[in-house]
Amino acid sequence: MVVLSQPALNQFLLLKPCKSTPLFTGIPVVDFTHPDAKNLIVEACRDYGFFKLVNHGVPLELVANLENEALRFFKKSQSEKDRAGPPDPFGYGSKRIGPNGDVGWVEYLLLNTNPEVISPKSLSIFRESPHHFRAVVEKYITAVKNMCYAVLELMAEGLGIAQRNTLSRLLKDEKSDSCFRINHYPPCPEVPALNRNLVGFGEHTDPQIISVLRSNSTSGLQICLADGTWVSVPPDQTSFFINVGDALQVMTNGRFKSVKHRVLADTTKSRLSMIYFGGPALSEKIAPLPSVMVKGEESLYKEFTWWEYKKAAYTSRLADNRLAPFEKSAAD
Ligand code: GA4
Repeated sequence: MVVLSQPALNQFLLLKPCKSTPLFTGIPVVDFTHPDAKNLIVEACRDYGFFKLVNHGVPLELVANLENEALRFFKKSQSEKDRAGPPDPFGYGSKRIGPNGDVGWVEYLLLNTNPEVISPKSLSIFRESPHHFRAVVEKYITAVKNMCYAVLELMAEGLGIAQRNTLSRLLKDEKSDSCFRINHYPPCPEVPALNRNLVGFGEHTDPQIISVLRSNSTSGLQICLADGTWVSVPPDQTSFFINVGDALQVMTNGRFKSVKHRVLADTTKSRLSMIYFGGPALSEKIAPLPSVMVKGEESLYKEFTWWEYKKAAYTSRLADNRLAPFEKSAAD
């Protein structure tokens, strides 16, 4: 067991009491093949900004292959892994999250999903990994993207948007600014005297339109409900968890809320999660979709491009409300 000294622990500043978070028993589950899936998706995004997707059609073999390759990567020596980092923002990272001082009990690979703009750092991850890691990552991303397009199509239908592809086209765009992250949370050192857990990934909302998460069977993910209560999401390695991101909150003029979430590390088991973050092209204007607005409804946000949001996001801390600079005030 790794025992960290108090000063070493203090750098995390993120100790949370163990066991105080209730299990989320009411998690909305959407069966992709259910005739009413579109309405269930809309309800879940409105009430929680979050749901679990079952019967998703992504072959579990693809998922298992990627999990194996990822574990093989994270088992390498620290110096080997460090050769694929630090993230700029893509590449291998350990403990540091983003450029502004956030830390967590996590190591990760962050990749751009657009092969045309994949950074040299991202490519070096694959060079360090002689197996078929790159091919496995690409197959997985392709399958998850296709599933995600279908989710967005259903979501748009459920929102009453007549025009096909209104949401999915943003991710299908060859310039879509989407990324992919594999997080590895090693078992965290016990802090017996404090009976507390280390935070693996601090609370935040995802910036993009939609995030698709798959994890192994180690718990740790928690989401914040509308009333501010934190609940633990029971892991399910055969399903996907879908998050509404900030961009979708704006596009629905606040009907859907980007869900605040965080991950606590486990003291005995390691957690591995992989997340596809579907974002628009940098030049895309982010504003409420006219087709979801009712007559006379005013936008809650000033108009901005995805590039403007991202520029601001990269000066923010993880827990910040990144939409605050774009919210309209009474004076606007
Ligand atoms: C949170 C969601 C994704 O993991 C991520 C993160 C990104 C990063 O790790 O580089 C950010 C974070 C995330 C939001 C604010 C900025 C950017 C770290 C950070 C402090 C890849 C993303 O897109 O936004």
